[in-house]
Amino acid sequence: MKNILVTGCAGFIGSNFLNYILKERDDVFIVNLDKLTYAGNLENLKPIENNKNYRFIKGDITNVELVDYIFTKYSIKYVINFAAESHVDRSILGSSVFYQTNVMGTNVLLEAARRYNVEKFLQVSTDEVYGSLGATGLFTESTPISPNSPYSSSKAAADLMVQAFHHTYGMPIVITRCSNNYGPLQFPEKLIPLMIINTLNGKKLPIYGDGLNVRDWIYVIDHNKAVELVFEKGKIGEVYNIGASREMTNVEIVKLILNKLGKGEEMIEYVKDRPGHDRRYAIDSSKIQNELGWKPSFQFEQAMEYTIDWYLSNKNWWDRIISGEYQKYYEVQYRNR
Ligand code: NAD
Ligand code: TDX
Repeated sequence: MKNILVTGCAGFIGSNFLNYILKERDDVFIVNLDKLTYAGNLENLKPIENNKNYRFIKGDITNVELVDYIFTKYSIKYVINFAAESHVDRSILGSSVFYQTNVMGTNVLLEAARRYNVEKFLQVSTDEVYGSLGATGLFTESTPISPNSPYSSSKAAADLMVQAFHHTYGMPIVITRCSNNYGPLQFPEKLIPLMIINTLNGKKLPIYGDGLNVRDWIYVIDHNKAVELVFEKGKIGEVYNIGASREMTNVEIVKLILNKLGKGEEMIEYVKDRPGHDRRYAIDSSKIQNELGWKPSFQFEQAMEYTIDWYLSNKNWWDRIISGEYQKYYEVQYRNR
């Protein structure tokens, strides 16, 4: 049995990860430490809440005593760190909590991992640490780190710290850097769910700038299978890029959603650009493909269709979210744009 502390799993990617891995495997015992910020939702974990190999603990990864207690009580030997403040726009509105959680929180986990001699520490990172691409080229693992937003700079700082713990203390770490995820359970502030939900509610679809910024989209389960593979087989000390080679402009994504929901382009509203908006992300995932044998298994059009259907059939889930704190955030983020 592998005793793993997996953080931030009441959020989008982490909840999909636990729902997937605890269904597939019974050789892992998982403690999920999550602060339940605005983005954390225990409803996401209904399928596994009574699983005998699962415990949930509500708490903050920056809490040294709590993290220490969890390592002792559950004999933790592995860490997978999903927990983060994850939204670029929120990091532009206010950056402190991003550095607190993403940098200091990672430091607290690393120090505990050092005290308890963990066998592997996997840091879930992002392609945004590489900065922005021009019209051509791809991010490889040797692309220099050059983050542009408070969010991406906090993730880059965490990556550098994780690598320093490997270099200095020999900590057995691996880092994954994935491109933009989509799928069920994604919080409505992110592009795809925001556009689906606004369309269903007859609200305008706010596209930043000229809408020609490019993101490289991957279905969340493909990301999570890659995380599992790197956790099991990744070479210690290495970084692995994860992406499905599906570049799309934001306008293309929005039109695809409108088309699927039978609505017209008059719902689109071009609004003031995001400050410092990265133009293009695109991932070269040949390292994980060649060295670990991973490849994406979901086809974009089908997985997008499934995702849109999921939001259509789970109105209760997102209605509860958008009627709470989200409304205030939306008002602040989109007024005067
Ligand atoms: P999310 O915002 O949906 O979920 C984040 C989770 O972390 C929430 O459950 C929240 O409650 C928890 N959390 C936040 N601060 C915490 C703290 N101080 N202590 C404990 N828990 C805390 O984010 P997501 O989209 O699921 O992203 C998960 C991870 O994957 C992040 O590290 C993110 O940087 C990375 N990532 C995301 C994407 C993407 O497209 N969403 C792509 C690449 C990498
Ligand atoms: O209302 C919007 N209008 C718009 O045009 C929103 C919310 C977004 N956008 C644009 C900005 C980006 O070019 O859509 C693109 C995607 O935006 P987000 O969904 O905010 O994602 P992004 O900024 O690319 O970051 C995401 O991918 C990398 C995740 O939020 C990060 O956690 C991850 O690391």
